[in-house]
Amino acid sequence: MKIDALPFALEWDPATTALIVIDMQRDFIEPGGFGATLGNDVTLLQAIVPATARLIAGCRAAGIPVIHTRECHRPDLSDCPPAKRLRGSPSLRIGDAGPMGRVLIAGEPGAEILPELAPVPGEKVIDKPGKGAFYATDLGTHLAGLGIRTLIFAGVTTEVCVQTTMREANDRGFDCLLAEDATESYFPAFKTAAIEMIRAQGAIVGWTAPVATILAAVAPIDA
Ligand code: C5J
Repeated sequence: MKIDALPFALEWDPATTALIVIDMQRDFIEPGGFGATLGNDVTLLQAIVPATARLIAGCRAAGIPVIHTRECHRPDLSDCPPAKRLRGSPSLRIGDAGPMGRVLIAGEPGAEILPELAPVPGEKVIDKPGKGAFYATDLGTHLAGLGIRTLIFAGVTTEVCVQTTMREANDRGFDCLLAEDATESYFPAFKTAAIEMIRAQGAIVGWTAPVATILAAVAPIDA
């Protein structure tokens, strides 16, 4: 089968494809969360929630595994390098008490996935201490166990955790497809640049396509 993606059609098999939804967490997206407290315009990220929900629903209906990630750390911060913690805003660092509990700490309200996009029972949720979802997690082992070869990506932010994970996946031999309207950045120019980088030089990192195009391929009869 083919998806009408850029820079050229992507050959794929739904039986060996998974959807990875990156870091759709309350602290990054909801008003009053960590991201908003740092002065970011979270309405940009909120705008992709409906398209992301449609993508998740379409993949679930087609039997494509949905994997969710959360950027978060252990409460004792033993998996948070000081070099990471000391960057960002000095007034609100990882582990500090933020508006939705301790910032980016597993189990805190802000680290949870938005209720609209919440995992259903049986879906894999990966807590990741890095920007890339393969680093220090069992994602690679999990995908190998499922026999996955193609990854569809959604989530935030495009140029940080999404692109980092796509690059990790690309280096591991996966074909990677980014859902253009189910990913966003606090900086629109960074999203545009990331999408161009991904599909440059003959899909050097991967492919991109709108959610509607992906869903038309995932469920051609219903689309
Ligand atoms: C993610 C970040 N999820 N921007 N984190 O992209 O720090």
